[in-house]
Amino acid sequence: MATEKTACILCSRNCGLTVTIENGKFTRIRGDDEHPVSKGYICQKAARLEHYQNHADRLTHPLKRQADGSFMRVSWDEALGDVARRLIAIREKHGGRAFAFYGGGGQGNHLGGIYSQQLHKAMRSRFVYSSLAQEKTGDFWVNGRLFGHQTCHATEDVEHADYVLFIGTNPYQAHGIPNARDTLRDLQRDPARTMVVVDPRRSETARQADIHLQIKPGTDAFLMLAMLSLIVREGLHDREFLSQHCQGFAELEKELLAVPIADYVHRSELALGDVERVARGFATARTACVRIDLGIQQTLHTTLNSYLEKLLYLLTGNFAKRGGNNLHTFLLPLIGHSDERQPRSPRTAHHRMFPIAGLYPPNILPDEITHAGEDRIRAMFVDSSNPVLTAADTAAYERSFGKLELLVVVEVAMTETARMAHYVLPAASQFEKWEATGFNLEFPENAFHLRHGLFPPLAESLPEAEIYTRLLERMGEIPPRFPLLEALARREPQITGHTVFLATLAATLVRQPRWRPYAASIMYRSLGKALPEGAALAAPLLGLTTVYARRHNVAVRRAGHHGNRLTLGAALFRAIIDRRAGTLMSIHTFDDTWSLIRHHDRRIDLAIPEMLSELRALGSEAVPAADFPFILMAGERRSYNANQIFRDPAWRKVDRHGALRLHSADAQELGLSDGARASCRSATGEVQVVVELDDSLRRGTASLPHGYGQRYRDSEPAGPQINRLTTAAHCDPLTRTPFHKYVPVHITPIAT
Ligand SMILES: Nc1nc2c(c(=O)[nH]1)N[C@H]1C(S)=C(S)[C@@H](COP(=O)(O)OP(=O)(O)OC[C@H]3O[C@@H](n4cnc5c(=O)[nH]c(N)nc54)[C@H](O)[C@@H]3O)O[C@H]1N2
Ligand SMILES: Nc1nc2c(c(=O)[nH]1)N[C@H]1C(S)=C(S)[C@@H](COP(=O)(O)OP(=O)(O)OC[C@H]3O[C@@H](n4cnc5c(=O)[nH]c(N)nc54)[C@H](O)[C@@H]3O)O[C@H]1N2
Ligand code: SF4
Ligand SMILES: [Mo]
Repeated sequence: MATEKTACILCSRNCGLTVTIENGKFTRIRGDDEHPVSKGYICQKAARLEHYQNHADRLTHPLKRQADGSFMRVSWDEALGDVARRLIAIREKHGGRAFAFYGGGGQGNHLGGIYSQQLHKAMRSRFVYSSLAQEKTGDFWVNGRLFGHQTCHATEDVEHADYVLFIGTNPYQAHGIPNARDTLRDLQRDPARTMVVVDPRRSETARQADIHLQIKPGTDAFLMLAMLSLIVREGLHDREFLSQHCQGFAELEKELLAVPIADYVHRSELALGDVERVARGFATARTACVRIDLGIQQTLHTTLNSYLEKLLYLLTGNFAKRGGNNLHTFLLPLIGHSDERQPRSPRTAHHRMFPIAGLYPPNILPDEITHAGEDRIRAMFVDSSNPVLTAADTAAYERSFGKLELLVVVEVAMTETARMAHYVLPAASQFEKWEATGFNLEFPENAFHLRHGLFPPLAESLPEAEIYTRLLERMGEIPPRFPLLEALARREPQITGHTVFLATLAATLVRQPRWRPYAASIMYRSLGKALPEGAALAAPLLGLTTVYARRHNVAVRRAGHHGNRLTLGAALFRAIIDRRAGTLMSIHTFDDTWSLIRHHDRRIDLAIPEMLSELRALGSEAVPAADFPFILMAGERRSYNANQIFRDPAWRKVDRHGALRLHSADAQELGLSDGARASCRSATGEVQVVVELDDSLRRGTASLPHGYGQRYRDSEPAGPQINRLTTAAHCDPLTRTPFHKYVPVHITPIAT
């Protein structure tokens, strides 16, 4: 029996855990009081992690698909040798345009992404598709314009705000804010603080709120515009903040003053008095912040919603202060920056789509494989994602993936996507290797948690670091050994902070420019050998901590790390390697926020022309046609769903069917009772569901959960495959993120 420290991998909070392990199994899972952020907090899902670690769909050996569709076990050498040959042949014949990568990390595993991104470079491809680009790219795009860089990402200080506006998010179930249920309880209990929830459903969070605005789905842009207009008309905006830190307000103000408030509130089917109360309360609170998520990011006006949500805290000066919204730092960068206005912005062949934050939207991928002629995507890697079930239009994904000349899936489990692959490469699980995430989104205190491997890799599975490094070696991109760097890494005393190693590495990359994209694998193969057992794959973090400590020197010192200009990064690196419960990496001041803005003048640019014209067009927008009687919110977060991380349905304690929730009055009109079977049909497809009566829904809406539909051990799908109902074309015109929360459907009883 052993007690170890790790973290939960089921959502972006990555709560610290103390686990008991007996005979290769988790026998007890508790919150870790020593974790610098979660401080002992967990939710009910973490206790079920054994169902991720051990189950019948785990992959044990590399597999090659045969002509009859079955899989044959092959050796790593054979698999990687053949994949390398086929990749090189495709690159030589068709160039980088023919290759795309999908994924790069889920809710708990982003270190692997440092290695997989080297493959895009080896393939000379820029096409990285990601789940993030079906939810957050509207947000990133707006950040790029407001703050000067798409990596400027705002967080919200819910714990210290007097007034909190939750729009389109249900943190009680989905978390996303620190220690969500405790934080919500504190908010609710304090009579001096106010909590407002905007949601068409009386969600678990809405039930705890002081005010619930039960909005008509897809109309948040109207509501937020009405609020902003009220604030400006009543002079409740923060003039001093705006003149000191922002530009473009005059232009924006003109648009806001023209908003027909009563009409817009009417469109969102809310009471004017309630909206006035919230707008005034929010604008006059001592501190206020806004927390949003998929409810406005996966519905009509996605990008505009992201803009308006940010204007709420910016116009009221609730930025760069305690209890407001703030920018934060990243150690492990989750995203990049791409500016579509640059003439060299790499566009896709069919949709001419540009990247946002370095990512392309899953919505266009089937067309880029099927309809792009000679410039089509022919080969793909999918890693840490199950797009056949999670991207819009499952049938389109099945058809297009079936046309690829080479599909390689790097996975821990036999997923619906893996079943379509030519090669399936087994990864060690997130508890069988050292891992970490880039979900370090806190401010002013930010932390990083490098988890240590707890079990040996299952059978022949390997960490991604090893898989991609071997592949690059097989492709002839890098040699297998770097003797000089290796010797230096072993010899250099820690006290010098790896400075000689880093300087020699830099000199090597200057001499050998073709190795430059592969610094991660080079560090893994050299410095890695001098690190504690299992930690080799964390070697590239030294590069990241060095850059981070240089940029945020004072903040890193404030967090208790010591060293001079050259050695502070290495000290942070050592602390990250050594501290099993996670490490505080920086303590900033709220004023530092201004240095995180990337416009040269450190001012926020409020007037975004594309958004102002969309805002103007809103007034003449027709109310969407009602060919289908219900709006389905496809993808609710509930107590027993967790993206695609679990496959064995036995992990669920309740809601085995992943029921379709429906207001009882609607159900009655349809002749449906609780537990009845029904067909849910959209313009794209149909799924059969079990109905659950639930008066928390607005009339005319229905809800299905995210994260179901896996075919565990080749069985029938467990619960609805909701993306059989969604379609790629129903999306935000700018970012192409899908309207998963706004799917028009028919619901009809199934005779039994
Ligand atoms: N239990 C659990 N937690 C999770 C996950 C999980 O699978 N399971 N997944 C994680 C991931 S990847 C993410 S991105 C987050 C997502 O976290 P959230 O976005 O908070 O969760 P959702 O349930 O998808 O949607 C939030 C709310 O949006 C509401 N909504 C729907 N349409 C509208 C609308 O038009 N306007 C407004 N204002 N609200 C609307 C829904 O009723 C719902 O209550 O959750 C994370 N946490
Ligand atoms: N209709 C609808 N569709 C949605 C949503 C919705 O609300 N409605 N939500 C969207 C959102 S917000 C998201 S984030 C996506 C999520 O969709 P995905 O990105 O497809 O889901 P994940 O759970 O992140 O996928 C993780 C995969 O990684 C595998 N895995 C786990 N550990 C490891 C590891 O260590 N190494 C490797 N290589 N693989 C590993 C798991 O087996 C799993 O298959 O779904 C999106 N799709
Ligand atoms: S699911 Fe999220 S909130 Fe729950 S324990 Fe895991 S990381 Fe924490
Ligand atoms: Mo997500």
